[in-house]
Amino acid sequence: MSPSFYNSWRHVFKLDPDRPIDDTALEAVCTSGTDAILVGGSTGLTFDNTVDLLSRIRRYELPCALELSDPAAGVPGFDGYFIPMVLNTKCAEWLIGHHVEAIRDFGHIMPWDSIAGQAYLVLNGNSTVAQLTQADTNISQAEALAYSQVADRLWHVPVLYIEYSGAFGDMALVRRIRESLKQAHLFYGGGIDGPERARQAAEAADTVVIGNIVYHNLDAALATVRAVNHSIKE
Ligand code: 1GP
Repeated sequence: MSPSFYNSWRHVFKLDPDRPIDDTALEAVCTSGTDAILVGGSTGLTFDNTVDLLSRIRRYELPCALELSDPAAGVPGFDGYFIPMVLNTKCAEWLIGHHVEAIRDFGHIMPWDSIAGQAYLVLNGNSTVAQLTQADTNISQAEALAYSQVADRLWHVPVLYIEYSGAFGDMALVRRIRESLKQAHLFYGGGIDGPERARQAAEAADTVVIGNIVYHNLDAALATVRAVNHSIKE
């Protein structure tokens, strides 16, 4: 059985160890009623900045998981770990290459009982993650559905992450993808700038990820918690 520490999460804040957040803002985020904190970022993750952020989050009683995109930032002590792979990358290393190297070197010490594979479908071509991983974002809806089904039905990846980082996505597509899934849990992230978009995303996906707005408009970010809690998944 795959670990399912994330199954009940409807709302999460994603914090980037490479971006400063002061104690007051961190306290507001961690006591907001969100279901969990996801630690991750496309660039600049190190062991030191990750352990520093984890130790600050640990002052509060909420689950905290790490998106482990670089083994160098493999800090122990998180409640769960996601290992991302990019479905629509043009470079095999982002789909499987980095993973093979990491497991070759660290597989014997990895906490497999708390690790979940996370298949990313990256759909905003202007995002850092799309450029870093050379994601093919110029795909049709039928192809987006097909990528999702490869992850869900063929590979049985437990988490599918529709990633529009920096832009608000097509919620009709997100909803269609969720309806097509047989077993995967669906994360949505990208461009949620306040309660209205948070509600729309929560109606379409299982878990809604709030990132950037935490650093630009904390009040708007905090207001997304209530919006998601009051939404009904369609
Ligand atoms: C980024 O999906 C998350 O990985 C959240 O996106 O920063 O646009 O909220 P935003």
